[in-house]
Amino acid sequence: MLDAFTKVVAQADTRGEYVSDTQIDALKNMVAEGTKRMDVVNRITSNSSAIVANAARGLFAEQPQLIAPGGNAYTNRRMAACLRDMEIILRYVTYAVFAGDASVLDDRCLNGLRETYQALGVPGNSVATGVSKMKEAAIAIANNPDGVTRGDCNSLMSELSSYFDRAASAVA
Ligand code: PEB
Repeated sequence: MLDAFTKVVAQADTRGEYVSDTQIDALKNMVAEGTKRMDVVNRITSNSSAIVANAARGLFAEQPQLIAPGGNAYTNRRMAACLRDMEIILRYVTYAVFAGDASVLDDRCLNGLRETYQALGVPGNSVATGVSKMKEAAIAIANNPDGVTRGDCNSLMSELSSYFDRAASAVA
């Protein structure tokens, strides 16, 4: 598991070089902008239940076969497993934003997930749809200008998006 800093160190070490000025500048910028990042993590974390529940509701409205008898979220056990999976994915996305690096998401959540779903007979495309619904909700919450000093959050929002996209494409 890496973060934005250890990633730069690992890459420099592979080349046997010192950390470059460009890399230092990029990390300096990340630190200077760090409160935005922490706010994003905090906002998503404190709204996680709503993000998961609304995304799941949207998914089942679009794909009612999932909750019909024989569906992959039919019975409380499977429904609970489904909501739990979405919560796990969201949690790892918040870790990736916090660390500024996708490796925690890749290594501890997405690695082997497609194969797990194949083995369980859970439709990966449907999981990906659920993840993209969580993405829309998380961005709306994280990018909401109310109650914060408005700054430029474009690059942070595209970074956040990229982690959801990564999760969706890992299972689709
Ligand atoms: C991944 N999900 C399930 C299982 C595992 C995961 C390992 C099998 C064990 C169990 O049931 O608990 N676990 C999960 C994860 C990590 C992990 C992401 C990462 C660290 O450790 N059903 C649907 C939707 C979808 C869904 C499409 C969006 O209709 C999910 C939610 N996951 C789902 C279901 C099961 C499951 C298990 C229904 C139960 C499958 C079954 O037992 O029939």
